[in-house]
Amino acid sequence: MKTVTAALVFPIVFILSVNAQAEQMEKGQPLHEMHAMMRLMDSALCQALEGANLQMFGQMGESGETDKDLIERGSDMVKDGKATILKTLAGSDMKVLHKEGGFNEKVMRDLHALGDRMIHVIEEVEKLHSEALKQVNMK
Ligand SMILES: [Cu+2]
Repeated sequence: MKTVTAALVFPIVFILSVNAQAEQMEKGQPLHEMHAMMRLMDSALCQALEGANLQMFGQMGESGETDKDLIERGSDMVKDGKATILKTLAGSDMKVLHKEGGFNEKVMRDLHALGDRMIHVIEEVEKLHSEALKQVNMK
């Protein structure tokens, strides 16, 4: 009898515990996705700011033809960083996450607020460099 009971109980306990783990993973999944999005945006911001540094270095005009390459590469990095943040905030992955739900609303709000501020920082940098870029292009 004990063997039969054990043979019935253990699989049930196992199934319940697997089910509980799966539910826990499901609850943790949106948080993990938001964390991944935040890392992507962090990386994109760093890329944009590094691009701005390259632009600034090129605008010093002390490295001959390399200056143009620095400015061009820097501009691409700024644009790509900004585009990556915008895509993360409003792209298909975010839309799917919102459709599926199950995420912490406050964390999501904070994530979007952070992204908006990142975009603002990049736009300020773009504004600062636009005049200098015009001057370089006129040469
Ligand atoms: Cu969102």
